[in-house]
Amino acid sequence: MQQGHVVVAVDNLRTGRRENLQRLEGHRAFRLVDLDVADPMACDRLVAQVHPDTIIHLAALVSVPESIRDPSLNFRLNVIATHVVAEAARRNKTERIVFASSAAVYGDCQRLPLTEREETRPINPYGGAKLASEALLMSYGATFGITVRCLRYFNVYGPRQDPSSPYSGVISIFRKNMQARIAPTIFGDGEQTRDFIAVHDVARANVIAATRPNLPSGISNICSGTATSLNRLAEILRGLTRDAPPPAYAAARLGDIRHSVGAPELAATELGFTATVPLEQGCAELMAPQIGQTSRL
Ligand code: UD2
Repeated sequence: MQQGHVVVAVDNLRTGRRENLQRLEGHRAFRLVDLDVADPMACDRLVAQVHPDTIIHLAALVSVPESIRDPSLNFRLNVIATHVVAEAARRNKTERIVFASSAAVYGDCQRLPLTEREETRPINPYGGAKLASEALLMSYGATFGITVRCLRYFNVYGPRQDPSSPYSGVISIFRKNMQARIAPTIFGDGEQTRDFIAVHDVARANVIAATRPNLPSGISNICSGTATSLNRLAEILRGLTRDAPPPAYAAARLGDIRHSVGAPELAATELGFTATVPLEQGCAELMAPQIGQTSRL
C-alpha cells in the first residue's frame, strides 16, 4: 500500500483475527473480505470482481500436528484451496501468484544448509500438501503463462503470533511463559536448531516476490541462514525478561527435526531478498510489552 497498491485481504478468520488488521480499517487502499478461499464459486467471483495483478496465497492450515490429526482437513485447506486459487487466477488472467510454502517440504534432510535444489521428502501431511501445491502451481505457471513464485518459509515469528496452542511457534510460547514468569519447556536437550525469521522480513519477501518486474517463476527459501539452538533461544529471551525462570526440559517431541537451516543465497540473487532482522532484535521487540503489539521493526 505504501507503494501505491490496493490490497484486498481474504480470510475466513478460522485462525486469523480481525483485530490484527484494525489499524488498516478505513484505509482507502485496503479491504478485508471474509471468505473461504477453498470455496470455488466464492473465490472465483471475488477474483473476477477485483481482477488483481497478483495473488499472494497465504491461506492454509499451518500446524503439522493438526495435519497429522486430520489429514483430510489438511488436504482441503492446503491442496484443494491452492487448486481453487490457481483456477480463479487462470480464469481471470491473474499475472502472478506468490505462494506461502514451507521448509517442511524438505523433511528431515541431513545435508545443511538446505538449498532449493535439495531433494524434497516431506515427513508429514502438511509438508506433503505444501509440496503438492508447489507442483500444481508451477504446472499452472508453465501451462497458462502465470508467473509463480513459491516461498519456502522457515521458522517464522512475530508480534501477533498466537501462543494459545501447544503447537504454536516456539517463540510465541516461550514469550508467553517468560512474561508470566513460568519456566518454558524445552523438548529434548535443547541442542536442536532452527532458522528463525521475523515476520517483518517475510512480509518484505512477499512484497518483493509480488512486485519485482520480470521475475521468472521459481522457488525461494525465505530464511535467515542462521541456525539457533533452542537453548540459545531460551537464553536470549531470558536475558530480555526480568526474573524469568530457567527453562525446564522434557522428552523430545516425536518426529521432531533435529536441525534445520536454509541457504539464503538464491533468494538474494533472484529476489534481491536478504533477512535483516537479527533474532536478538526481533526478540527484543517481542518482549517489550506495549511495543510488541503495534510496532514495526
Ligand atoms: C516449523 C513450523 C511448521 C513447519 C516446520 C518445517 C511452526 C509453529 N511450525 O515446525 O509449520 O513449517 O517448521 O520444518 O512454525 N519446542 C520446545 N518447546 C515448546 C515448543 C517447541 O522445545 O514449547 C521445540 C520443538 O520441539 C522444536 C522447536 O522448538 O524442536 C521448534 O518447534 P516449532 O513447533 O516452533 O516449529 P517446528 O520447527 O517444529
